[in-house]
Amino acid sequence: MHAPSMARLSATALLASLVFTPAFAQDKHVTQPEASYQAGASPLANEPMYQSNNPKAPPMTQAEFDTGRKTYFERCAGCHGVLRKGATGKPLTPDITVAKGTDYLKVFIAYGSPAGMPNWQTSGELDEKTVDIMARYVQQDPPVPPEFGMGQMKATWKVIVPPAQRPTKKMNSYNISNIFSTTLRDTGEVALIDGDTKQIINIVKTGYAVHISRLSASGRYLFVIGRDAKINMIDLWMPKPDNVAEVRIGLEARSVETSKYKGKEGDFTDKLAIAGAYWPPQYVIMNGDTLEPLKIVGTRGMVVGTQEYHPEPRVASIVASHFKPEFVVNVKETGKTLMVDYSNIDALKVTEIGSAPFLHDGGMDSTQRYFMVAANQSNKISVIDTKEDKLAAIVDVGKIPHPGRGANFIHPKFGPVWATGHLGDETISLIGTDPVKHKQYAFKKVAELKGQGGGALFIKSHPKSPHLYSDTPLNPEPKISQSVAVYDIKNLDKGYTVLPIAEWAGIADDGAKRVVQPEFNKAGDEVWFAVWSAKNKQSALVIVDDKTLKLKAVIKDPRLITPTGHFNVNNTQHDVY
Ligand code: DHE
Repeated sequence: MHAPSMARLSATALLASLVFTPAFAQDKHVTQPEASYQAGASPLANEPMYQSNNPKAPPMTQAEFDTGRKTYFERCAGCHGVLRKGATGKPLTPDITVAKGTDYLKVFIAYGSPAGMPNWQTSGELDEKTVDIMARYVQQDPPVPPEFGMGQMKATWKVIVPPAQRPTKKMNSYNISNIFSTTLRDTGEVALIDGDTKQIINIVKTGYAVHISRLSASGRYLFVIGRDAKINMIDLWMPKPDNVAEVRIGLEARSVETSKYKGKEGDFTDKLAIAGAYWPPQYVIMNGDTLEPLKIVGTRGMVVGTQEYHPEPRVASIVASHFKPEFVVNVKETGKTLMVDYSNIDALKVTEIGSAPFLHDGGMDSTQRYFMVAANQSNKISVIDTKEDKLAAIVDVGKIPHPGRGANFIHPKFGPVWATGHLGDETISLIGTDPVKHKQYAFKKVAELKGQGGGALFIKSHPKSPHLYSDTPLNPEPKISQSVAVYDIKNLDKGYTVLPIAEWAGIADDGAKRVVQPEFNKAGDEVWFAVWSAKNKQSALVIVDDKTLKLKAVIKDPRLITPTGHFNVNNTQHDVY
């Protein structure tokens, strides 16, 4: 039989069998939005790794192994994990894959699965030869990327402008607290935009596939982290704000934060920074002035509940406590929130709070006491009390919660609530956050709103706004991914109004134009959105008047390539959302 037709014939049978095959068919179904969200390229693709000889695995040449490794880290590691132990996707360790055999795996990779595995060959993303290489590659022992310790960090550390040579006062006329730092994802840059005039102040070079920006406690320094774990520190007091220091804290990372505590245990304003790595699994505390790495702490350990060892628990969101000199470090796969006391890093005290696996993103409630963090694959929100250092509650929500930092507002009936949207369904869950005056609703899911559809990533409000905004950039339906839903907080039962943000951008070409991340200005009367298209297509920022819900401004500039997240200085500095 001709090989491709044999593959096609067996595909139906094999795909059907997958549903009943425990090794691959885990309990969870990965939705299309989630699969595309997780499937980003890992910077580990370019790291050299050792090829072991597993006698049971099919042979591979060194060149084939290198192609397999590169492809794996570009396409597969986000879901299946660096060590192939499984994360959103299923485990692909040799004890499972060798038993399946090359033919089976080829079909699986080529045609995908109903549980969410993309159809790599039939979609045209991988050719037949690469699929064959991948089927053999996943039967080899997973190569382990290198560690990244103090020596490597110090080798990457640069103080571009030493503290003594920096301005002693603000040297520009910008209203710094209303500057926006916009991620330019695929160029490895951020655009600093004047929120008052809507002019680009500077485009600053940062790490690869830059991810988030955070502010120092004083609001002077902006910290940006790339997926390659490179942190850039930008001084907003300079005549033209720019990089003053940089360092790499690992090989792959997503989160950065700064010390914010000022009280009886000391004033830690602008004193320390912290960043969390996906690989190696570790967090690093740095000097807040220079980014000098001071302390590295590994996160490998036991998963909450099962108490089984996990070799690569990634560090997800990190926030700074306002109540204690502590960082709140969320470790994804083990489901642990670490309260890292930074008052004496030579005798580090860490309080470990277990909740549920797959901790990802989250934000503070309006009092800034409770950190609400999504355990995304567990469909839960864990509530961490940062004053008492304990778990306040675990709340069941919709499918794959994804709040960004979430949204706080006063519900007419339930009082203060915090909201999250979901990647896996169209609901928005509201959780009561006031255990004093609205005790009966505190840390319970009190209401569920219906949104435009699944694929929601970010939700936002502002203490001065009567509105709640929810995006849906990963919804497969362009009409939904290119618009946002807005709710009137006082009339939530009335449903939502749809704002056609991408259409308002007036972009002529056929880019994806996904509308992503509502972010308020400092005054809370404007909302900014990115209209995110591919690198070779036009993108834009669209600004909406929050009172009238009408278009206020569009920022288009050839330098605004792949804008995604944006961070208003004041709102990020003070956790206003
Ligand atoms: Fe993010 C926050 C991880 C894909 C835009 N993202 C976060 C945080 C984590 C994370 C751990 C919380 C950081 C914190 O608060 O300290 N993101 C990941 C991934 O692992 C994932 C799924 C896959 C990947 O390959 O990176 C991923 N993220 C994306 C995107 O594709 C997005 C939409 C576009 C982009 O720029 O890459 C994206 N992530 C964001 C944004 C935030 C974020 C804008 C900050 C939200 C906020 O309001 O604080």
